[in-house]
Amino acid sequence: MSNRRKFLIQTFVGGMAAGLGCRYGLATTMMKQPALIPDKNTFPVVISTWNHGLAANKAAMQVFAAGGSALDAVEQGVRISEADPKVESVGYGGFPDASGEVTLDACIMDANGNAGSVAYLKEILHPISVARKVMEQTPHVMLVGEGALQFALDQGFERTNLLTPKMKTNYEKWKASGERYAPHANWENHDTIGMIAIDGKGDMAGACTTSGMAFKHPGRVGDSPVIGAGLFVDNEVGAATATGEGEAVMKTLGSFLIVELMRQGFSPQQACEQAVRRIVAKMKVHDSFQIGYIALNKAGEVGAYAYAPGFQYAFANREKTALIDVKSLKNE
Ligand code: SD4
Repeated sequence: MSNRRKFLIQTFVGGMAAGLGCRYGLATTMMKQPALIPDKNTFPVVISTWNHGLAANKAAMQVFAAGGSALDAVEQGVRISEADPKVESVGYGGFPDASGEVTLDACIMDANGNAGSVAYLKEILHPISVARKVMEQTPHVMLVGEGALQFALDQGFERTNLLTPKMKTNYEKWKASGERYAPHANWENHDTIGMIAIDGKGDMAGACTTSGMAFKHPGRVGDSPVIGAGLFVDNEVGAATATGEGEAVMKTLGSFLIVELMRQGFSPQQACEQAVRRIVAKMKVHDSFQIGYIALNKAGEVGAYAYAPGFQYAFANREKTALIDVKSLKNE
C-alpha cells in the first residue's frame, strides 16, 4: 500500500476515532499555541524539550545536513546536553542523588521499532550512546546499574567523574540542610532532554536522556529510560517524549499513550493534552508538579503540552529554529 494511501486511511479512521472521542467525553480543547506544520519539502524536522534543545537541535540539523539519519541526528543532538555542565539535569554536571552520586537514565528508538536503554548508569559521559549500543549490539533492550557500566566499559566507553565542583557544593548544602527529597520540576528551565526527529526520507527516531530528579533515592529510575514512558517512536504514526516528574509518566505510560492517540487520529497537540489530562484524572498532583510532553507525527505536525507553565520546546527544520512557550493545563 502506498504511503499516501496509508496516510489517507489513517486520517479517515482517525477522524472517526476523534468523533467517538468527542461523544464519550475524551476529546480535549484544541491547540492554542500556533500550529507549526512544516511542509513535507521542509523535512527534516527535529524537536526537543527545554531551551537547551536549541543547541541540541542545531547539532541534529548538522547531522541531517551531512546526510545522516534521524537516529544519528537524535543521538548526536542529545550528546550536546549530556556533555554540557550548564545543563544541570542531564549527564555531566547533573544533580546527584541522595548519596551524592550522579546516575543517568537514557533511551533511544529507531524507525524500525528497535530500542535500547540504560538506567542507573554511573560514570559514563554519554549514556545515549551506550543505549544505542545496547540496541545494536545486544539482544536486549535495557541494561541497568553495574551491568550497564560493565557493558559500556567493554564497548570502549571511559569512566568519567560526572560530579562537577558546583554540584558537589550543592549536594553538601542540601545534605547539611537536612531537607527531605521532594520532586522539583522546571529546574532552572532545563530538565531532561527528549528529542524526536523525522529525516528527509520521512523516517523517525527519538532519544531521551537525564540525570533524573535532583537528590532522588539511590537506585531510583525514572521514566526517561523506560520505552513507552519517557519516549516512544512508531514510524507508521509518530513519536513522543516526556519531561517532568517521571513517576507520573511511568504510571500512565505517557509517550506510548500519545502515539496510540495519534494512531487513532488525534493531532499531536490533542494527544499531548490528553496525556497530561490522563495524569490529572488518575492521580493527585502536588503544588510544584510538572509534566511536559512533545510529539511529532508522520506528517511533520508538532504538539506540546504541560501541566504547569514554564515548559518550552525547541523546534528546527531547514527554514527556521524556534523556542516555543508551551500551553499548560494549569493556565487553561
Ligand atoms: C525523571 N523525567 O527522572 C525525569 C526528570 C525530568 O524534568 O524530566 N525532570 O523523572
